[in-house]
Amino acid sequence: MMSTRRDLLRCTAVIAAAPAIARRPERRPNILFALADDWGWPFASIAGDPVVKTPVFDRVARRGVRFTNAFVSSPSCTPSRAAMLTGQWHWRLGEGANLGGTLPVQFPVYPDILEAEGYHVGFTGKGWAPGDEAPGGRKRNPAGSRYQDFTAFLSARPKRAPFCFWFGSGNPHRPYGRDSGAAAGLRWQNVRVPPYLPDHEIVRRDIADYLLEVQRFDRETGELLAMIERTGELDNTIVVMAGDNGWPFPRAKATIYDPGTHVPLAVSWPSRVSGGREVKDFVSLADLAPTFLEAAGIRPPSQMTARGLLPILTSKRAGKVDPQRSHVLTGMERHVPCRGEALGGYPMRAIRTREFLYIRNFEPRRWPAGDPNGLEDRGARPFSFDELAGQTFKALADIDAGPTKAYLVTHRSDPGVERLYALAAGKRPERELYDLREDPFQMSNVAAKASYTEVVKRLDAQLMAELKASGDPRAYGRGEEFDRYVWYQGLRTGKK
Ligand SMILES: [Ca+2]
Repeated sequence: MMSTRRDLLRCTAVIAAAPAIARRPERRPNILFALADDWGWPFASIAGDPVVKTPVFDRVARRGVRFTNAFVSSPSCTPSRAAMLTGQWHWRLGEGANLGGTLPVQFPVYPDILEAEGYHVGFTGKGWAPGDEAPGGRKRNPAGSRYQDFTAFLSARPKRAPFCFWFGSGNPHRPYGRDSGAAAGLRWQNVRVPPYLPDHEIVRRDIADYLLEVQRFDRETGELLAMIERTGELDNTIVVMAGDNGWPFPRAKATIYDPGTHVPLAVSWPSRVSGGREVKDFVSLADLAPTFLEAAGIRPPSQMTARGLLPILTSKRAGKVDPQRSHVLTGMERHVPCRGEALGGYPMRAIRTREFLYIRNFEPRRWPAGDPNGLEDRGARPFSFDELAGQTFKALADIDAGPTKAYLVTHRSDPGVERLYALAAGKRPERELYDLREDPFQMSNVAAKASYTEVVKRLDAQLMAELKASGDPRAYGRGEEFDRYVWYQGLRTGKK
């Protein structure tokens, strides 16, 4: 991936303006990064969800800082994780921009840098995945060395070495035990059904199953925190809890509407960060990599263009802290290859401000959620509900298979469901604009309305200028390179 010299200079200028890095601290902090798989906003009790209970996340948030406008670079496991590890937008990472690709070794990742500076580095569960690191020239997962569990990791720690651990939970990724949520006492009658999903008992029970897995992630992280507490080092440990993309429901994961990109994020570090604060600044999870390095007294490499969160974390302020953090960029290249024979994804970029979400769809002739033809191809015998809900059902594959998808597909001609199906799986225009002041769930595209002409013009100019400055091939008309990259077979999938 090449950038023009002017782009590089512009990127360098941004880095030069960054705050000076602190000297190497006396006692470098440990880092525990607990990353849930498909945990979207606002599914935490402290964020107001009426059913789920997340006492561990709530405690980390109260001890530290809760970010209410945290977004992933991409609503898809591999590129989202690649952006977190490299501290760069995924579209700067060549093959690293796609699900199931590789992460070329020329893009440095924070665990390698910390390890070279004496940190004990490792992960358990799902690291950078799914994909194959070997073709990119790496000998191990970009998240670090794999350990069976946190106990084994701590046992292998050299004396006095600070640690950096990536806990990659498999929750709350699908599949779920059907009605496991209700069986565990989560009241499906009380779940909130957002207006882009049909409000039906099948959907409600599916949401309860999802929330049960959110609680599992919360409990797993609590076990790790208890182990750190027993070592007496919790005060000097940076604890981060977050999700890698939004929840696996239609018009959420694998889309760049908020339900795909907006995630929970809490950061605590009791010895340095004053707690109990809610911060509304717009932040990207790519900002975590420079944050970890700067906290360890290491200057991030120049290509790590994300901005560290230390100035916010150490500011003692709440609400809007840094006026420059007024928006984020997000995007998506290939999630699952599901558009006929070609490997092409559904390329999008967006800018999200407090008031608007503006989206550019670069290939509006393609099917956003995958080719729907497979829905019909069995002639006289229609798919059963269980087949549609099962993991082997491949049509519209950018929507994870499950009961909600099955309900949406089987009822797609019903009044009331027809529009929701079209929002999830229908074709989209090149430009979308949502006015969040009156449309928080982003269901009515106002891009073509005369009263929004100026807003579209302004946001499009800002989005394209920032993408160009970042060296995004899509912004330079070279986006087809993403469609040609290999889809590596034998992928480790999200769950087991
Ligand atoms: Ca995920």
